[in-house]
Amino acid sequence: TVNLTIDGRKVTVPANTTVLEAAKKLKIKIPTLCYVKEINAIGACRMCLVEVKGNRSLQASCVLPVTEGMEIKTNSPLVRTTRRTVLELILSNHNRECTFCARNSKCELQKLAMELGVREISFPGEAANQPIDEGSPALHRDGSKCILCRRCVAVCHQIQTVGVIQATERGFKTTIEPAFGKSLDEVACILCGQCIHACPVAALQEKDDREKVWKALSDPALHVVVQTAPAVRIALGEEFGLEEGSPVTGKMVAALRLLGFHRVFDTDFAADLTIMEEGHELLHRLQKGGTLPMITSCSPGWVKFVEHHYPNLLPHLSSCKSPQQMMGAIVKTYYAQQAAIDPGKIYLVSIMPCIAKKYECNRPEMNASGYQDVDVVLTTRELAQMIRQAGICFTDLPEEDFDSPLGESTGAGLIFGASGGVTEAALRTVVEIVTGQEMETLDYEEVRGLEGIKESTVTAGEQQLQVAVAHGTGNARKLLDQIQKGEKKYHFIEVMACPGGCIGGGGQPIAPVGFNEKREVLLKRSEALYQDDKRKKIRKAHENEMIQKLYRDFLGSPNSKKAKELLHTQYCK
Ligand code: HC0
Ligand code: SF4
Repeated sequence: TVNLTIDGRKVTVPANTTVLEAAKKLKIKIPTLCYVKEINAIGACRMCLVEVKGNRSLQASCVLPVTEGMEIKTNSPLVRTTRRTVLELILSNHNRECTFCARNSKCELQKLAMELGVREISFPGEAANQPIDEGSPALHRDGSKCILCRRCVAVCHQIQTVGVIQATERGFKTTIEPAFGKSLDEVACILCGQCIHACPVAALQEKDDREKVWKALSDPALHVVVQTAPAVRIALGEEFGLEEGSPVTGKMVAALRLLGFHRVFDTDFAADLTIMEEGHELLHRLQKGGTLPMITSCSPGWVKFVEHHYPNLLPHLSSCKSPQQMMGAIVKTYYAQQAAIDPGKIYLVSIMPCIAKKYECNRPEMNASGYQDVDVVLTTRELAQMIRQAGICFTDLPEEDFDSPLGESTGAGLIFGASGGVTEAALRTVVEIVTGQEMETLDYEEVRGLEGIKESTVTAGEQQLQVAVAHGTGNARKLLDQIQKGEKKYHFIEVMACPGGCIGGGGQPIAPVGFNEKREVLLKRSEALYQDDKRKKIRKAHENEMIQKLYRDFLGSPNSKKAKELLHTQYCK
């Protein structure tokens, strides 16, 4: 260990700790912008400068290792003026349209300017006139707001191992963008949106689709239906000041009714349906010698990752569409029939924690109903914005229930929102089908939690099922490489493109505690899902009575001809 003094207080920390981390231990907050623990300690932004006794120049504390007897000042007059000058320089080059910026009040730069008491900017700055990239189907990239912190680059390269954005040029000309000045839709971006969470400002955002939905809601000719993904209900409250992991399902439904949606359906229902289809697909592959391992395909960023980076593994993907798309196909066929509504007049909106879903609903194969199955996707953040815009006092709302029949769901569908949830939900059904017996426990703890790759062996009758779960495409890449080298054998693999699964999706609320504490937020959100699952009366997809009725009245059996037409697809290069 190493002993040092920070602002006159003694602290002992392990060797190799940085001064920044040592200060944190004393609850001394040193401001940072570019710093991301473990993946982006580069000392680039100079916000974290501190004075070191015996050293003439100030040092960046995020890259400064502690040494024995070191004496640090984090709040001297020199540190204060220098930091403020650094911040003013960054601000002078930033497009400061705070009043109409998507990150207004959720911006780390704005917050720092407030905390450091900046009242004027003494530098003219190089005009920030970098272009806006609107080519991507789901991302909006505004170079005029970029502060060159490179956090997005670190996440895209190191966490997701996609690596499509980087610093180009040098000095004043530096920009963060795809190679050769290309647009994001011309490179292999998988639209996970993790760069949005990494961005301290609004240089990266989702495509704003709110106007399309307002327009549909005020069109008297349309029957406007909405579905909400599992992970939205445990995160939406954060946008209204509630603690992370506060479930707000009932209030969310009430808010959607107030916004004017005619029917509020639950993607959890479609997740139960996915389990029926995917579970039977797995059993079929096991019995008939189909391609194994079977890999989940419900995360569109993940599907795009496989299409770009592992096209030879495409036959491993389940042919099931994602729950969002299954819901689309069912709403515009079965529900339209039941409610005697012309499917051409149904407008289906999805509320998703995901930005890749904006792209998924526009894929050409997603029109099994004869119409575009899902018309538009809003993120959790966009929904919150619409609720604020409508003047709805969210936290005061009563709790309301989803509409029938596509609002009935089980705990199985619900836990899809957390990494490991699809696997757990599938096992609850598959093991029962194979053994014909009720299971002792429904909780598969081994596939829960934030470990990058989780593995388990599950006994299903005669069969030992090897399952694996990965979240974040960097972890998935490790798993795929092991499989390709023949080092690992599995029957079933779940992958979600985003770290944590959908609870950490690119469209979720920006964590107010900052990007470095995101892990804590993810844990609270997943805990909320599992608690809700425990409270559910029915926790297995095949026991959902409305799913049973859907098969009786409309689809026949799982993987029937009709089910295949509506609910399955093929992914290709
Ligand atoms: Fe997910 Fe889904 S679990 S991908 O994260 O499978 O987005 O929440 O809606 O479709 O259900 C997202 C979340 C979904 C889908 C479901 C799956
Ligand atoms: Fe990289 Fe994902 Fe951002 Fe695309 S959306 S640039 S893949 S982090």
